[in-house]
Amino acid sequence: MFERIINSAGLADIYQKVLAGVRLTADDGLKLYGTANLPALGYLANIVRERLHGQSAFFVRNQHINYTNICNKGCLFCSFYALPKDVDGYVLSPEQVQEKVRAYSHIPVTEIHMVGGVNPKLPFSYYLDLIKAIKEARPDVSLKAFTMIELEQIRRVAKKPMDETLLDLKNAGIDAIPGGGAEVFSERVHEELFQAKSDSDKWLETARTAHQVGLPSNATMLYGHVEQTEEKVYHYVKLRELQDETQGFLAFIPLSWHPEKTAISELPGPTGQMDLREVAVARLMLDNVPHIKSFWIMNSPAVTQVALWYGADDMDGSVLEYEITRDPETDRMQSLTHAQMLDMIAEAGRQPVERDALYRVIESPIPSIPHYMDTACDSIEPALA
Ligand code: V47
Repeated sequence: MFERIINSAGLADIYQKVLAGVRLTADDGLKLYGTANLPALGYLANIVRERLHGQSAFFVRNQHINYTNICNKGCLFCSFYALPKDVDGYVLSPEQVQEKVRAYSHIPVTEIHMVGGVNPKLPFSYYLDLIKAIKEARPDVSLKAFTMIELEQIRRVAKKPMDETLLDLKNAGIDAIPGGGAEVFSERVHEELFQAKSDSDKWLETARTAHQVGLPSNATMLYGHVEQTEEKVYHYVKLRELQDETQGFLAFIPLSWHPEKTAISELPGPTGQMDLREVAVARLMLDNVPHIKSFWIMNSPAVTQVALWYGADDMDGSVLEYEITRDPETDRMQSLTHAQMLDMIAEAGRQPVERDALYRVIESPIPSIPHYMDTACDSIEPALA
């Protein structure tokens, strides 16, 4: 039956390629974006997703920390930053970051994800002290910190080449690099929305250097603002080329843009349709990137549950506090407990697998118990937090 649907969606040739494991072209990418038949697209993405990960859906007990919101880049899509002279700008000291880590010592967090603005006032020693403070408070945690954009600033204040800067950060305790700051690899969008930031070539070059010194990273793409389809396909092709070269990307995260409180808030922002389409196209185009994450904070837990059937195999994690996009009701406090993550994945009909920042499996706790088959989810462990 699905073959008939795929044929009528005009995706028969891509279906054959997916079955044979043949790489999709940029034209195929355009076709995937162009189809009105979202379930057919999801079906194709799910073939690849299940080939790679079976029923597993990954989550992590993590803590997101934003050490400063001061940023001199002024990106129009962003509501998080304060300009260096703004009164609501902040910088957390290494001690304050350590307090934040200790505040959650009752939760077995295995990953800390730490990013911030590009703050020109911070010296290189500050970044090293931050890392040390975190590792002192939680020696076993994997630390994923500093986007490629922040790394350029850190290199500037370190007054060293990028590879040496990265090695210093790695020796201090960084384990991986998060995927932020890539936005959309388009000179047009760069000019329009984030011209003070460096361009895609620089982002890719920093990622290449990170991978070469043994720091794996994630990659992102921010969509749903002014970008065009061709630009998104180009973004995927460029990421895929770098991955062929380095194999350093662990996961790709399509970031659903939130317009609220940004300088371009008059734009409507993405819909659930677009969120699912982006996850599916990412899974199909990025054939060499192991994981596709549906970040539940930006995609919502509800869309993320569906995304686990549209190509995503990961939902990020507990998060705890998040500032880049704020929840209208809970503000920066945005978290899921261990039990909620298990429940969310099991109800979606997938097998929860707890992982760390490097996708090493910690535990695959329970067989999946879809609610529609067994509503008694008491067998899922109670919340740890
Ligand atoms: O770089 C900024 C984006 C990124 C908005 O690597 C916005 O595991 C939506 O990269 N609406 C930071 N997005 C987040 C990020 C990330 C998140 C989760 C996991 C990982 C990972 C990485 O958020 C920024 C920017 O591209 N962003 N403003 C906004 N209004």
